[in-house]
Amino acid sequence: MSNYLIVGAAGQLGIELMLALQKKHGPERVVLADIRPVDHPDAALSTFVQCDATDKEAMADLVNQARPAEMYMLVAMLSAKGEASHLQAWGLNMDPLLHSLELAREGHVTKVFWPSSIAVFGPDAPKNCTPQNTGLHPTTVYGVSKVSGELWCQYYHQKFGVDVRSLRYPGLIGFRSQPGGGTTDYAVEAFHAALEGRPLNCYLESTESLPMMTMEDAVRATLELMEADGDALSVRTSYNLQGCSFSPAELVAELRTQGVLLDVLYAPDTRQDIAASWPNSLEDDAAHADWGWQAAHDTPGLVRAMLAGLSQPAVG
Ligand code: AKB
Repeated sequence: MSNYLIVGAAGQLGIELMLALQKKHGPERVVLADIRPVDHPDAALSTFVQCDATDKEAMADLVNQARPAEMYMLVAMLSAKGEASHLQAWGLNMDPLLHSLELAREGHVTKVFWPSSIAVFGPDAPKNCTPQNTGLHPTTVYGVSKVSGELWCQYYHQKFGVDVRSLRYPGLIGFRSQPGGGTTDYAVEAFHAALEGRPLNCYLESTESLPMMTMEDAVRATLELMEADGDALSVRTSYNLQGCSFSPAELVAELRTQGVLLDVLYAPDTRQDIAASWPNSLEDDAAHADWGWQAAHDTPGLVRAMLAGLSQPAVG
């Protein structure tokens, strides 16, 4: 059991974690699994297993084959898409997690990572510097599944000693692939629109501020949490994580400061209601205290990193 298994490897975060784990441990120790192929040339350096993570038998076979020390269970349907098919979202967001926790309980995996989200919070949570511990009353099925998943993680840890670790990711901003089905996706699309010289159709109000983070910071946070001494971890639901926060109007202004013009056509839809129910920023003191978390990118840094990433050749 010395491999690193990424389930949901074809997604936005999966590809980034693949590159980071390949670099750190060698591609031969990374196993990729997804229902669809991983669209990146470096995926060919690691073993790929096609797997439906909602199928318990398929997951057991996968773990038998991959022999993972660490499993990154990333399969999810994000907030906006989840509202269009709530029961499917519930199944996809819960079943693979429960299969992973059971496999870890049975001793087939040493450590599990599972992503939670700012979507665990609802309209009654404090908007600014939202604390680690506050009421969790989300209004989306995605948020409901993340709150439930966090509690399952804590339950398996407390009751069975399963070493499962989790982060409440903000909107993740990366240049290697497009997100899909999220409420924060507009921010990635804004960079593509700006560099292609077309207007952005924005479904949020211009002033709707949300927590965001570069992929680089998110991947580093994930690896730092997974390497941290387990005894130092006081949070076994999921850690708050703050990178930076901006609204569409603030993103446009920062792009302009860095010499890139973007026109925006605002037409708020139901995703605005989701965004309005989420925090503007998070207090992440527990992550600082327990495993030394420190974000590297503020909003200007995020914009610089995205513009630099998107001006590179398509693959890398
Ligand atoms: C979404 O917008 O649904 C995700 C998230 C914040 O978890 N990016």
